[in-house]
Amino acid sequence: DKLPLKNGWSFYFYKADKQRDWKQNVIYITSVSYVEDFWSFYTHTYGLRDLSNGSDYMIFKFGCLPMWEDLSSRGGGKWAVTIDSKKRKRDLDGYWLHLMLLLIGDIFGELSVHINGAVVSLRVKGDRLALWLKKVDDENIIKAIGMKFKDLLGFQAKTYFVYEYHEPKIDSNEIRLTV
Ligand code: M7G
Repeated sequence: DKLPLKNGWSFYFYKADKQRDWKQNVIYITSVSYVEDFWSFYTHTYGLRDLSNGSDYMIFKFGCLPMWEDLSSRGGGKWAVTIDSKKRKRDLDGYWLHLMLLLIGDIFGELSVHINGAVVSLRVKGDRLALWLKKVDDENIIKAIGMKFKDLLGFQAKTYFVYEYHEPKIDSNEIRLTV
């Protein structure tokens, strides 16, 4: 018998191609509902060091598409940390695998209901890991998720994690949160 995951997860790749719309460049790869299926998928993917700048990998819960426009992300936002692209070769694959395991292993516990997925972005200006949240009204919950994200991945306290709403809040100066 295979080991079922608490949630099913889908994987996408974003291929940087300026000739096409952003949405057309989001390519669905596969979905997994069991631990074993995650690993057989993972062993067949290219490492981040082999991808070109501008690409993203995305992991999202069943029922959530990896885009702001999806209902699941309306009013939501993302916690993001920028990682010097010099570290891409040595560290980024490890961070990304760790983050995927936190999600499929349901390590965020009761906070995981607020989480839609995660994205790793390869950029010349600095690679980025981002954790996407649903609309959450309580900023304490948003911060608790940000702190847990930072701690579980083993980042130092001084590392700057920033939360950005997908659509900036109207009538509020507090568009960004940090932990
Ligand atoms: P990014 O990839 O989030 O950040 O967004 P980057 O500046 O580090 O590359 C880059 C651009 O991609 C945005 O300005 C949008 O034009 C487009 N884009 C990104 N996302 C996540 C979305 C999305 O969810 N929906 C749509 N329509 N466009 C997006």
